[in-house]
Amino acid sequence: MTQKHLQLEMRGDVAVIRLARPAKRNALGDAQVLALRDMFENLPSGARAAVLHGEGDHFCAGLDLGELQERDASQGLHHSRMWHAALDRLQYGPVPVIAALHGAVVGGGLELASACHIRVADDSTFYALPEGSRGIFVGGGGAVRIPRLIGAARMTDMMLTGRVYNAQDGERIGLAQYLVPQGQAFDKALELATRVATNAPLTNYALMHALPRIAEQPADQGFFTEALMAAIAQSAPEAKGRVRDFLDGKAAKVQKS
Ligand code: 1HE
Repeated sequence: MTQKHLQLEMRGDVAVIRLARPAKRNALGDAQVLALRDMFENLPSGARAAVLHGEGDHFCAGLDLGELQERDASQGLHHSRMWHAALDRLQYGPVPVIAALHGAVVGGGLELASACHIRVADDSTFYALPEGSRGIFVGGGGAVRIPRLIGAARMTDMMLTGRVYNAQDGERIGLAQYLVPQGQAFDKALELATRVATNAPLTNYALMHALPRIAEQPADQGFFTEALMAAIAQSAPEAKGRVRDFLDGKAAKVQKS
């Protein structure tokens, strides 16, 4: 499945999705946002994990500002809801998505990265929310997802002052979970995705669909939901087989890192 500015290829059981509009720094117009939505709705059935990365020197320059000029308030509302629908398909889709970040991860590009389950950044990465200085607001779910990564205070600062975080500071404050040398983000993301793809599908499902909801619930409800999810996961034949393998000495031990 391939759209002009969005490409998909399978590497074993990992779906590799590439933002492929380098001349415009992978800025996302409506067509690309809708294509992302469709792609995550229709991933090949063999996919067990995905990597999202960008072609050229930057991951993503955010919203295609060229398309912004034309919209009135009502169209702006629907446009934002379209982004929500697309990134919702990614976050609550069939497989975990690992973002490989480099260069600009700005505006809607940061909103897109925030919807992914793991972010791997290389040393060239920088993060910003230039919406503040463009006289607009985030609209791709950033107001919900970014404070959950770095806190509302840091996001407020980024938008009020135009603060740009470099790769090291981005990892320190929680924008990325991994930091690697320049040029190595894709390989690291693929390595992680290949590892993630070997998990029991129900475990991955629980982490994508149950954990974020449990984390938002009051503790009492969260404990109960956790117990339900735990019961379902451990009753799956695959879980029983994996535990049996460990007890029989056939599964890998946890190794000190
Ligand atoms: C674009 C876009 C774009 C580049 N929409 N065309 N995002 C921003 O405010 C970020 C705007 N972009 C930049 O700050 C810079 O382009 C970068 C730091 C990302 C890259 O700089 P550089 O020097 O590598 O590239 P460039 O020369 O600035 O841009 C190359 C071309 O890409 C140029 O077009 P050209 O026809 O003159 O070659 C740029 O106009 C074009 N380009 N970024 C359209 N974003 C759901 S709501 C989300 C709200 C937002 O995301 S707002 C934040 C938007």
